[in-house]
Amino acid sequence: MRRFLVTIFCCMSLFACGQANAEPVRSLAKVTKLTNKQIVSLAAQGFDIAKRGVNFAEIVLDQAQIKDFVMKGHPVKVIIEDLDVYIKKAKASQTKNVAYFTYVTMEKQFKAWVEEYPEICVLESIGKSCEDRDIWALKISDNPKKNEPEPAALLMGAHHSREWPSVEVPMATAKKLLTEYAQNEEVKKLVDNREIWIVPMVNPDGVTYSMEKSKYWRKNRRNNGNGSYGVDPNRNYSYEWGNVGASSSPSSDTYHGTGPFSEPETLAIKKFAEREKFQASISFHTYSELILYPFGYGYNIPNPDSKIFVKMAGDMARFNKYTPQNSAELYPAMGDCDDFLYGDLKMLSFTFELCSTFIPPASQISEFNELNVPAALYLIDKAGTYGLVTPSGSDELINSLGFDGSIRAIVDNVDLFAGEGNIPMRNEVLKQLEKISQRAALLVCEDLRKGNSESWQRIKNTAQATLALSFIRNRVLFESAHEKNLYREDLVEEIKNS
Ligand code: 0X9
Ligand code: CA
Ligand code: ZN
Repeated sequence: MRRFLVTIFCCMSLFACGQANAEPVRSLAKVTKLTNKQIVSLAAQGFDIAKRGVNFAEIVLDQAQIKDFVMKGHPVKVIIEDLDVYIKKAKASQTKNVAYFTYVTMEKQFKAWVEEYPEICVLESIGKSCEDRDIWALKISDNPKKNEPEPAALLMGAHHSREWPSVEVPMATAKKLLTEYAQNEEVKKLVDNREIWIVPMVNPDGVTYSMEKSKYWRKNRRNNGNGSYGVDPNRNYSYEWGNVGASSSPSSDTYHGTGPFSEPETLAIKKFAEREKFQASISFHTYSELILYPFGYGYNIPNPDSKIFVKMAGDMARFNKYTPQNSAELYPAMGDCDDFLYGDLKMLSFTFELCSTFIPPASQISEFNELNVPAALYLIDKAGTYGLVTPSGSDELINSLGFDGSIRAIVDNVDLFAGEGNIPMRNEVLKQLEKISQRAALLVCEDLRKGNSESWQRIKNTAQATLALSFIRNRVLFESAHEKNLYREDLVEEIKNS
């Protein structure tokens, strides 16, 4: 009976738009009087849920599905009548000078940047999409052609085709770093001391399809056969890949693919992330004004770095006024990008759900960029402080720290973990903090031997650096006892009494 009704309804909407072969019109609708259990079950059934609250969800639905909800007693308010028309309007909102990046204009911009700033950026294709487009990655760093032992951060956009703002924020961050390097002290510090990688279009085929064909589209453009297209890239990663909040039906919007990394786009990100060993990342999406952190594949999955995730998400939320929360609280979904990057590669991986609609008018691009670029800069910075006390903080990175970098890592982590009652967690962090403090001590002693006491003065006045201080004291006393004139006597005296 239900199938019969659905069939009739589909035929009606087919007549309504007067097109042969038309796909059912899809709307964005707010469905209310839902329990959390029902919302989670909808996600599990493969519905594309754009936003949720305690008892409602904004869902992509065709007319038959809307009717179905109404019949079951759930009030439905249509927010966007026809999502294809919505995409057309978003396109029409653009002017020559104020427009969303397309694959082509993004490529052009990259090539212009590489031309203009060859000293601080390089462009690399990290793989090809289903339709053979390059997946572009821009690296921003000093000595960009060299792989240097500097903390690394990754910004990604457009796992999902229809989420055009997610391309803009990584591009705007790149623009700020490149164009302000010469005059902005803070920007220069980030570029010189980090390896920053920008991949604004993980799914270039999908973005291009949605833009050129004015199609509401979420997935990539994999031909699944039988007339069905697309795998959801954000359900195709390997960590706990499966069918909670993901669908095994190829026509579903949250189709997880035939297996983990069945898609060239996600496989490219995997290989790239394994190679670069990032400390932190943001994957941008729209919409809901959220900052999400792992794990997302199920409820209450223990996360050994939750303290850092909560701190960073909270700090970033101060810039954009978004809501920080655990991913699964939105809805559990298996195979997303962050669970893989954190679960397998131990990166501090975040998802931003930008804006309050999929594609705001182009006139709002600068507004959401201004809100979110500072958060992205924060992440890039903290990749080198919080990132170093997680398992992704290698000895090589720590032993390459400069004095300033080591002090900042010490201060941030001592501030966060002082008074931590969880002993295993505390020990884990302490182990890394000890190495960082050894590094700081080594650098101070090097300076002291040259008669330069600036770094000593600074570390002496840093309340969080007591561990490093004791390392310095031990080293100076030991070394000066064995070899005279290695250190200035007055400094040895001062250190003795400190
Ligand atoms: O469902 C997604 O892939 C993301 N939302 S979107 O509306 N842009 O599609 C959120 C993913 C968050 N991760 C989990 N809940 N596991
Ligand atoms: Ca560098
Ligand atoms: Zn998305």
